[in-house]
Amino acid sequence: MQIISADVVVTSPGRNFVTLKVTTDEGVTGLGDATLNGREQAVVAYLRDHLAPLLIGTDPHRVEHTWQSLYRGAYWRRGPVTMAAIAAVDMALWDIKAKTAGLPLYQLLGGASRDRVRTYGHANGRDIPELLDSVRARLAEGYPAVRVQTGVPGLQRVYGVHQGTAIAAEVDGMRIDQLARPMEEDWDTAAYLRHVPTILEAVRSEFGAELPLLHDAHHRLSPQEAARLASTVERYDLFWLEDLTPAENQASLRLARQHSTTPLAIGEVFNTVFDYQTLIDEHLIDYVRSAVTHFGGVTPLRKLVDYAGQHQIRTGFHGPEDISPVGMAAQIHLDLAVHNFGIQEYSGHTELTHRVFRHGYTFTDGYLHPGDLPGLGVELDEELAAAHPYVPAYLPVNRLLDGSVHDW
Ligand code: KDG
Ligand code: MG
Repeated sequence: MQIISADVVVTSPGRNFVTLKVTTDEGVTGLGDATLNGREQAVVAYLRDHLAPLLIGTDPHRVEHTWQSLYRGAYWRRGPVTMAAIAAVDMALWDIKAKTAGLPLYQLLGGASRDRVRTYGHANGRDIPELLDSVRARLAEGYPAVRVQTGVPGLQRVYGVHQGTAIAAEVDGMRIDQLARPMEEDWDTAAYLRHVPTILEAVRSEFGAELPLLHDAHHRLSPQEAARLASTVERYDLFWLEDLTPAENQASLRLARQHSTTPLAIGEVFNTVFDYQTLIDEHLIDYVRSAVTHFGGVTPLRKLVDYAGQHQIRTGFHGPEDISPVGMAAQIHLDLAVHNFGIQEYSGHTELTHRVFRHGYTFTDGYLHPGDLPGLGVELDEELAAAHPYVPAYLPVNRLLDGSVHDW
């Protein structure tokens, strides 16, 4: 079997998605997700101009070899653009291999380790009453665990929660990822640190002690602030506290670890195992958060999961809407197969997105299953995709009250 074409499709059925379609001389095709929110076109160019020509004429079954060739062969390793592009190739080749075998991908990854995949959903509110309504809505949808985020008193625009709407990622009637320039958000760490315990207190007293709760700090804290937050919220028994500090410096989680037993999760912006090395070797975290789409594909993510498992660290793969249904499918197969699964983030997609990417995975009573279609189990409706072309888009930037740029 040989690859005869590798085409990139960009579509925006509510938000932008980048998809690689690999076609073989035997007519078998494979899909891969290469969506990098706010930097989509950079990955398109990388795939179209640099990787697609290298794939033509190669054997799609050589998944490991192709991954190593694209990763090592470039000389310029790592980075989100490179690794999202390689991820798409890797997913597409696994898709082809599993379709050729007539098996769902999870069977090639060792088969099912569990019957279904537990998820968590997002609850957001400008204030606490809105947040409580949002938690109620997620529970009514069946989610067994909920991530809770609110606005902070005194701040106009906090990521995911804005004036004028309670819906995450919308502002002034437009999705933030469809604004042609980055939206400005504001931030005050002291106000945030004062506010978080009050949110958790309110949620616990409304919904009780048993509901698994998560919270995302979006890389905004210093090591000292991270340690303070992790210890202050310890009594609320979080499932995890996510992305406390900027991800570049792994050592900055040491202080939080020394001061708290609150479980810690990080990794959605990581792209290789090397970003995790200190965190895993020193057991500074409890969950690895990478998405198959941003970590170079199924091949390296599986290796990360095995390495993490040796330290009793579990998975909590990144699963917001900007992971396309192709990327979601790939990680649901992994979720079902790996032993040290923890939880899967799942925000779902718009109805139109589900039509552009028809998929075999299901979400029932808060649990996902990859389905038993051969391969990833996703088909791209190219005509519908073409009817919804790329929309220029940026993620927001985050400013302190004096106007200087802050992490997020
Ligand atoms: O593109 C950015 C989003 O993927 C990110 O903000 C979502 O932090 C996020 C999460 O935990 O889902
Ligand atoms: Mg996050």
